[in-house]
Amino acid sequence: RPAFMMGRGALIVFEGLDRSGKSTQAQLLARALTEGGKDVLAPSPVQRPPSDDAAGVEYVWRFPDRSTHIGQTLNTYLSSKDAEPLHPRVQHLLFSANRWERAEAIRAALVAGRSVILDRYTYSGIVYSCSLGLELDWCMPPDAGLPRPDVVCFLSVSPEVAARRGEFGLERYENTEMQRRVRDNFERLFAHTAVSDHNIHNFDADREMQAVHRDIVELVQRVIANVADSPSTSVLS
Ligand code: NYM
Ligand code: MG
Repeated sequence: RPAFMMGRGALIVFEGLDRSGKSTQAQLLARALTEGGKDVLAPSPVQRPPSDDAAGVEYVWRFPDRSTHIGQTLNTYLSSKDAEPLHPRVQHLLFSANRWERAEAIRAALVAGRSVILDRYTYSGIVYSCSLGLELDWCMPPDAGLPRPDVVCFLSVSPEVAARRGEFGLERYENTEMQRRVRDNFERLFAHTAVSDHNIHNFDADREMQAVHRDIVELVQRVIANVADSPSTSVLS
């Protein structure tokens, strides 16, 4: 159909613990969706701002987006244990602000008929902050108004399999104790009424990556077909 009649794109979010395979699955999905007609593929999980080229292109963006001004502050904080500590509430607002830095670009891409794949989003934002001791109800409001996902793919990995996938990284929060709290808080968040209608799907990510990928593609293709005719993007509330 002509460009002016084109349906919007879908907002597809990957969530999960560190080493659950989010970045790998986001890339595999981008590749699968851009095959056969769609002309561009994001070559890496690094964000590529939507440009004005052909519609229908899928992009993989990652949060935190470390390339922005606030993203650089977060990067320094995450990657250096010597960095000046940030108060958990300050941290939370910075991570949220980092999503707001990209909100308009995401919305514009969706409206232009492009699907956007996100590697972490508001769910990680809420859950990591809760794991630092902040209250769930305090953590949600700063993200209200952000583009709302059409589907959330939660990659569920067992601690044993995650451990086998490699050593913990050197960044802040990459330790067993924190990961356990994050896991519990994802469960708590997904059971909360505020997100219970967010089309959240669990995938057993202990399996080999192609098996997980096949299930994700099947689901996402249905989601994309369904959103194409729905009028506009909504927001998180
Ligand atoms: N993280 C990520 C947060 O604490 N809050 C957020 O809002 C987001 C998006 O940043 N350990 C944490 C989770 C990760 C860390 O993410 C860096 P990644 O995906 O490892 O680059
Ligand atoms: Mg990490």
